[in-house]
Amino acid sequence: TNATALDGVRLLKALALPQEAALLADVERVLAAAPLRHMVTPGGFAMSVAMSNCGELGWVTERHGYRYDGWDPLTQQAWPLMPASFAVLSQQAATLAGYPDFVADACLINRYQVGARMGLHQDKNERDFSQPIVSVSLGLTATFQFGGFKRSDKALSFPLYHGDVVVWGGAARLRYHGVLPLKAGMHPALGESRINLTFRKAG
Ligand code: MD5
Ligand code: FE
Repeated sequence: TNATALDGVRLLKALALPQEAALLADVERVLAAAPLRHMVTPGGFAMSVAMSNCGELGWVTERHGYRYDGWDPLTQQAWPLMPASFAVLSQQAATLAGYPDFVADACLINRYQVGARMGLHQDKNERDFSQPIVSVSLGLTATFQFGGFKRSDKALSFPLYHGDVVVWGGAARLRYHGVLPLKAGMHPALGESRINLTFRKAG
């Protein structure tokens, strides 16, 4: 049964909506300094999701592997500072989910255009898996896939809407997960795209 499948998942519907304008303005400021780019995986494929980062550490993938790095390989500068709107929202969400001490040192910005997807994977480049991951969905609705502890385990699918915040902790922290190809649509604030902010304590 799925009785315990969602252990560790805390969905905070529409939590980001009151701060929508500040968040979107801060996304624009970060991306002006650290542009979105299609990173290449160790397998040699460019990701369909375009990415950037802010905060002390940024997640990067290149031909030789994945890592967290304080330095943006594209601009050859430190990543932009974490905007206050991001820090406040991620801490509010973590506190509501039972992690009052969570302080993100990394925010990955994922930009999905129509057709972009993220295959099933686990997030395991972080040092401390007892720290949760906080994700903020903005723009077009995504179909999120929430799987098990093996890639082949059957995944549950559910939609994530503009403004939804999810805290992934405890038993959920190391589950396989992904995002199905983004369906065409038009969002009033973000047009034909979805932005996901993923907050981590990586270092
Ligand atoms: C996204 N991003 O919607 C997602 C949000 C990524 C990524 O997966 O790695 O950039 S984070 C979803 C997440 C994180 C950690 C655990 C689980 C889901 N989970 O247990 O399902 O762009
Ligand atoms: Fe992930």
